Amino acid sequence: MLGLVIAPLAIASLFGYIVLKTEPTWFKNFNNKYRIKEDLQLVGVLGSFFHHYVIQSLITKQFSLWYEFELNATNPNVMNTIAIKYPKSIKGKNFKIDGENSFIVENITYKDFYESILRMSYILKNEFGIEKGDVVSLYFMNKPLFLIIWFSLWNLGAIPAFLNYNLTSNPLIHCIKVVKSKIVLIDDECLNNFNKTKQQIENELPNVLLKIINEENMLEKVNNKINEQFREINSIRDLNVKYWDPAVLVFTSGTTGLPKSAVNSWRKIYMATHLFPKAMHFSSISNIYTAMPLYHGTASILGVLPALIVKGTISIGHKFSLSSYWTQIKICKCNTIQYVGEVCRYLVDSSITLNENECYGKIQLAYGNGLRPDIWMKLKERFGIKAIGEFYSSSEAPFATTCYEYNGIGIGAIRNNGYLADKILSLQYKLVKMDPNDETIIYRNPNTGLCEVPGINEKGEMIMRILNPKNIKATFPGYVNDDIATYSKIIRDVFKKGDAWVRSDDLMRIDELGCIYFVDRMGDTYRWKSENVSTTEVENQILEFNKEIKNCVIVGAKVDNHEGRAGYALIQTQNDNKDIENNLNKLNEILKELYETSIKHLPHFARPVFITFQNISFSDSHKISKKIFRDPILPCGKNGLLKVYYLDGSKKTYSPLDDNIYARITNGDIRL
Ligand SMILES: *[C@@H]1O[C@H](CO)[C@@H](O)[C@H](O)[C@H]1NC(C)=O
Ligand SMILES: *[C@@H]1O[C@H](CO)[C@@H](O)[C@H](O)[C@H]1NC(C)=O
Ligand SMILES: *[C@@H]1O[C@H](CO)[C@@H](O)[C@H](O)[C@H]1NC(C)=O
Ligand SMILES: *[C@@H]1O[C@H](CO)[C@@H](O)[C@H](O)[C@H]1NC(C)=O
Ligand SMILES: *[C@@H]1O[C@H](CO)[C@@H](O)[C@H](O)[C@H]1NC(C)=O
Ligand SMILES: CC(=O)N[C@H]1CO[C@H](CO)[C@@H](O)[C@@H]1O
Repeated sequence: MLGLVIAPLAIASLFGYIVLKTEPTWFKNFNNKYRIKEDLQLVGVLGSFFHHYVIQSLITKQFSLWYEFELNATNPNVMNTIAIKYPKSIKGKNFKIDGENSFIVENITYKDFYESILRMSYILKNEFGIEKGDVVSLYFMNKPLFLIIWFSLWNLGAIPAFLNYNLTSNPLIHCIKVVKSKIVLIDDECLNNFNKTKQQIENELPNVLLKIINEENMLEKVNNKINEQFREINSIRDLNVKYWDPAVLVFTSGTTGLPKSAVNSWRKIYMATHLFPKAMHFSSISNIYTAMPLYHGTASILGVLPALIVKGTISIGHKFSLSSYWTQIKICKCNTIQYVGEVCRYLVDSSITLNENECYGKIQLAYGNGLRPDIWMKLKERFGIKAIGEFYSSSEAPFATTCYEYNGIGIGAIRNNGYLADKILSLQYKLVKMDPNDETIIYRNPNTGLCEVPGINEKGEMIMRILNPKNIKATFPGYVNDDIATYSKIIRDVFKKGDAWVRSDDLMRIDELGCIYFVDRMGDTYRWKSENVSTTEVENQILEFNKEIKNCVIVGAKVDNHEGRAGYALIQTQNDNKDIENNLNKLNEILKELYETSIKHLPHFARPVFITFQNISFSDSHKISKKIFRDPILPCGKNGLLKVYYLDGSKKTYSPLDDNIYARITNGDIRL
């Protein structure tokens, strides 16, 4: 019976694929007339796109996810299901002493969630003056109120922008400014951080409204059934909305300078809530635990939204805690967990924690981004996890790749689709060969001027096709108010004249089975503690606050047993390091100063962990050529004689690094 359905579909897909690949003349003519090719490419695989492209795009013009959410939340079969669970620490109790009794689980049904949203909407509209089209920034920790406000903004047709609550000073101001935020809603639990920059915001952005929100007071209002509700009129919400318009703005630390705001268009949200849950086998019994910060797309767009759209449950950890991780999962009865690679390593490396054994075998799926091959099976085996769902996506990429591994095929991969899906999906993304002399540059064949596909298991950059090169923003909305950054990610004339692709800055390899593996991040950013670190940004801060320093280059250093790369600073003083060579006092003074800068002016993940002194040479174009500094060798360079210093929290300075200390760092004795 199933075969009767699948066989014609498969033949149709194959036929479609051949037509698209060979482009016979009749098809070209047809396509020139109707320009349906970009959509057709997807229809073969993605039947559900019919709804999106035809019904939504042409008939209802309702791109907002609000409608689907509302339909489910008000459906009698769904509304009494738990939408959100929140393990909350009870004031005055201590996890070390009280264990799971230090938490209370808040359960919020779809109905209650929906009604709270309507009451929140009333407040946002009438007290805060928020209207359709306004950009509203949230400076919030993980809690249900975050979601209530987010969906209220969607109800009003406003655009939420999620700020990293650990940002302060210039980067924070930049974020608020670049998205043209009208108002910033601040969780009063984040005031510690926010207060540091409040004055500066008021001076530099006098028109931005700052509203501090006390969770308890606000929840009392929005949960109180006697308070007024507000639902925006559909025609106002939908006014002028296109499917490539932003649904949510999240920030990513790009390759140069300050954070960039990536547009998550309604189209991308659609993919995240319709394609992604299928690839990850979510269903209405899924109860997903995430302790990733909600201001990242991973937790919000690939955690909260898919869970709610499949009518499952999202369980939100306030923030990641290794000791209470399994306890929170147990008391929320979760069957799915969301990770980033670093978290998996903490979990696998840790000694046994409370309730770990109680959770053994209960997790059907762990999914996320950045799980390394060396701990993939360890994670599954230690916690009895049935399947791993690894995905690859970037905040700004047009879509994601997925690898659902339950039977050993695709361990360590970011994609392991079957042959047919593979052929169709690979129209969307490809690897390109890199210049053998500089792996940040894409190789072009000198004869044809075109790029090439790398060989099996050869490194190449992942690039993603822009379906319609004439309307780049339809597939790749890029960054908010930053066309230079947006278009600098595009390359043209790649495999044939006139095509256009988006660069990912990530190096991958593809094996003989067609599985794709992540190899490394390229160029001027590296990842550390799940965050992108922009080397330029760190360099700028160091140079700004240390007048004795002439030049500084930051690179990422691989540290054994750690995910990502640790910041490694090469420093050149005003008189070319001569002053510190024979003067210990001077050296200590400079190290101390650098330490202060790191702590005061850089977020924890961006602090250089290692420092060495080096004369920095410039290339012909007066740019520092970073290439020669990449991949520094720890602890003491190639010859083992280099003097290297490490960020020493206990002494509050950078202290000399030696083999012994390095060994303690790699075995986890000293936490970086
Ligand atoms: C939430 O639901 C769980 C059962 O899933 C229950 O143990 C817990 O007591 C509930 N929390 C509250 C506050 O009612
Ligand atoms: C980030 O901000 C939160 C809330 O203020 C605070 O609890 C946390 O310690 C901060 N994290 C870092 C790494 O600074
Ligand atoms: C932040 O500043 C406000 C006044 O501007 C003050 O009431 C509050 O206590 C401060 N909070 C923290 C955590 O520093
Ligand atoms: C890191 O950079 C990638 C690629 O630019 C981006 O997709 C991702 O969202 C960034 N992550 C964070 C935490 O900003
Ligand atoms: C840097 O160059 C100066 C001479 O210009 C030299 O005296 C010094 O030893 C060099 N320092 C290092 C760390 O290479
Ligand atoms: C009962 C109900 O309203 N279900 C809808 C919930 O959302 C899904 C996914 O968008 C729809 O397909 C259902 O019709």
